[in-house]
Amino acid sequence: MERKWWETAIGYQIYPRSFYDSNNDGIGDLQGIIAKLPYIKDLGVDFIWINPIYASPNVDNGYDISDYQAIHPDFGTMEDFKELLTKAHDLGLKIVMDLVVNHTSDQHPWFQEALKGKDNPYRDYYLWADATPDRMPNDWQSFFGGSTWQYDEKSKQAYFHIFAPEQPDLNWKNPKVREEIYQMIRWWLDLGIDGFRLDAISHIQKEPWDFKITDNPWAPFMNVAGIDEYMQDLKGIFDEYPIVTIGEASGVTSKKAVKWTNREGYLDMIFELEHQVREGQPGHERINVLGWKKVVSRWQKDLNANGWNALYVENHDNPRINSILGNESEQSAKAIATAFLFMKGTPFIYQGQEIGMTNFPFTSVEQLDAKDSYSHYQELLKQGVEPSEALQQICHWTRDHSRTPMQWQDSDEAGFSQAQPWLAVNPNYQEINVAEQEERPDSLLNFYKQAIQLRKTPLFVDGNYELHLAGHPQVIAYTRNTAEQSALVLVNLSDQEVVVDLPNRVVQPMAKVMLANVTEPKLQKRMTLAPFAAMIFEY
Ligand code: TEU
Ligand code: CA
Repeated sequence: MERKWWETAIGYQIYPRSFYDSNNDGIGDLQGIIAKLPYIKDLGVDFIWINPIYASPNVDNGYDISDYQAIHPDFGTMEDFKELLTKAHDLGLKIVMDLVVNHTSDQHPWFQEALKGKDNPYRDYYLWADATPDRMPNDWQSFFGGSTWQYDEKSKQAYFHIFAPEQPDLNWKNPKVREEIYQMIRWWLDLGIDGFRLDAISHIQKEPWDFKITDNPWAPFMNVAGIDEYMQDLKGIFDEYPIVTIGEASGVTSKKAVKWTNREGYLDMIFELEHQVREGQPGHERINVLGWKKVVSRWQKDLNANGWNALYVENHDNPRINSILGNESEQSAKAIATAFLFMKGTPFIYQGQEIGMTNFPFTSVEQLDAKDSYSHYQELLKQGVEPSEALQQICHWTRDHSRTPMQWQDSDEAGFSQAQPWLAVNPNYQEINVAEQEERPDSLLNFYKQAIQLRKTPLFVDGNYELHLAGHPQVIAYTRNTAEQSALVLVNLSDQEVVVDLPNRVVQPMAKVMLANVTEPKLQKRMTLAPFAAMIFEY
């Protein structure tokens, strides 16, 4: 079967506010990305996914869009964007944009019109129902805390939002809304971008307002029946362009993902959100290795023949993986890289992951920016949780850990900007930064570069995935197999030495080391794995 370009590609996610600030106003920007294109190219990745850069009041850092066809002045201009696109393409790098069409900003002209009253032609662009100040149409809860409804005194109705109140959900049942969105999508694709990451796309269809929630509070807007019609429309447009589409599609199970991502599927791949299997007390949770292994292996299996996986361990919505799965050492970051990068699918690396950036030591709620963290903090206080405990709980898992500025150098503000950045730089920038790791042959950055090259070989693109030692709570072991070649990926994801007995069929005496973070490992039946040891054998 002919390979699509994105099946052999590796993505790099840029959170533009925090990547590189070219004009020293404390905010990363498009010229900053342009300046760093050689760095991205040198890393060896093939495409860049950029978080939203559209006009936005920034209640949710760009995920609240007030004009889909304008660049936020913080990031630059449309000319800057076109320059980025051209310069990236010149280097052989593709550009994927974020597409946020579940909701707009409340400052979007459509919503401003809708607010004018029930007769306004834009009223039905959003979802409204009769309400009183103390009686909402139903008791559904939003992802960011509190009711999904916001009361409008003027019309004695409430509008629906699954994220912040400033992010009203669009009414996809309205054909005019769909037409506007489809036109906007074509406009971007005609500009020459290489694809979309579709934000919160599994939420665009909602259950009837009298739907009763039983166990899952998000059930009324997670992959609800009827969504297929809209996805089919979107697919029709996407199919006209040689692009990649990646859906953020929580609630689409690994079984259902086959239909979403096979060759006839709506999208090329989806980000699953199930693998964040956490353990421990609130405020101290970590990733549970066994749980993570089970989820990702199930996705590998269910999409093996039909469908395609998007592989990731970090993004802008989660803490740094080396803090919640590793022990913040380079060794553990190399182990995590080895564990996830060689599975079947298209891997994504989040900015800073390649140098092992860690969580930020937050000590007060004022240091946080993320909207959801703040509202969850208020909610915990309301429930009677002590302020210090509430702080610990939200700081532990806040999305802001991954949003601190990229650490380029050991100079002030980590070389991100000469001004005070919009979010504080992690105080460990003098130890963890790009410049230092570029110079040092055994650095994590150089390990990533080596791993990325290896990842592009046919074995890791095409090979079947098979999990071994399935029940082991600390070690992940899997093989990738084609008719010609096999590789065993073996990683200790704990800070303890572990001894494992491998199944006989993977113990090949002629095996060669392809990649390792320990010196000269040898493949044998009984393996003693040092803390966070990682190795790949080929045979
Ligand atoms: O996140 C959305 C998101 O995580 C939910 O859709 C998810 O399905 C839910 O939490 C279930 O666990 C995206 C962006 O990544 C995020 O940064 C935005 O804040 C959000 O959408 C709103 O646009
Ligand atoms: Ca700037």
